Amino acid sequence: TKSVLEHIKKVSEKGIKLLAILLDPDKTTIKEIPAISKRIEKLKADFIFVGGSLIENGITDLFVKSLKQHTKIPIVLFPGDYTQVTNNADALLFLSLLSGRNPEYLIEQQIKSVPFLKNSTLEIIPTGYILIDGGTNSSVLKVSKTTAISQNDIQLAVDTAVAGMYKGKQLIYLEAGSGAKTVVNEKLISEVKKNISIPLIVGGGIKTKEQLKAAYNNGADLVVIGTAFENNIDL
Ligand code: 1GP
Repeated sequence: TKSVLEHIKKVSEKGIKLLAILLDPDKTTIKEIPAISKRIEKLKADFIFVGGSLIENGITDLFVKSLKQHTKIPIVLFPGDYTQVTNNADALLFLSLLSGRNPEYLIEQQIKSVPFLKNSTLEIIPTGYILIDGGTNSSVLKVSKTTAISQNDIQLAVDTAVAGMYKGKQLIYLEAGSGAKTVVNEKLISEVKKNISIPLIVGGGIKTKEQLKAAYNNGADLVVIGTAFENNIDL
């Protein structure tokens, strides 16, 4: 299998934009997977992200196994905690919640995941995860007990992303939170993009074609859509 990170890097260097559909095993049942896989294939999504903040232990593994039977689109884990790591996916976003100051999500969870990763064939992708205020108390804020960076604090968002890059992250993910009222603003996306030389992921609350285009035009290499897909909104 080809490397997910290499693919993102190569494609983004050419200015080609990527799409990931986010499935949360807490919100989607295994029964729905055949139909959902068809919808994702139709959209020609580049990746399926699987993860969430509140998934019961063991569910992700079954969920990914079933997805694998229905689609060849690479599956990338986007875990809310270490229990969501399963060897059946293709890659893992090894997240550090850089906008937060909770050691649990900066290093503890990462340490706890090591026994699961030792013999795994998952491609591990160091990812700087940065929460931007999306106007809702999103589950990721609640679970991580952290605060998001204000949409107006562009300098802090930029410096956080650049620090992440210097720390060796291979991707930066700007997150407004699932179901966000306010998407990450254009200026913030473009300033972050201007200051990093690694690919940029943007997600949270995107539900119109305009928002999707704005994210891409301002520098997102990969956009993640979860809620709008769940709600069958045609982008
Ligand atoms: C959440 O960025 C993703 O982690 C996607 O958010 O569910 O609002 O599309 P939505």
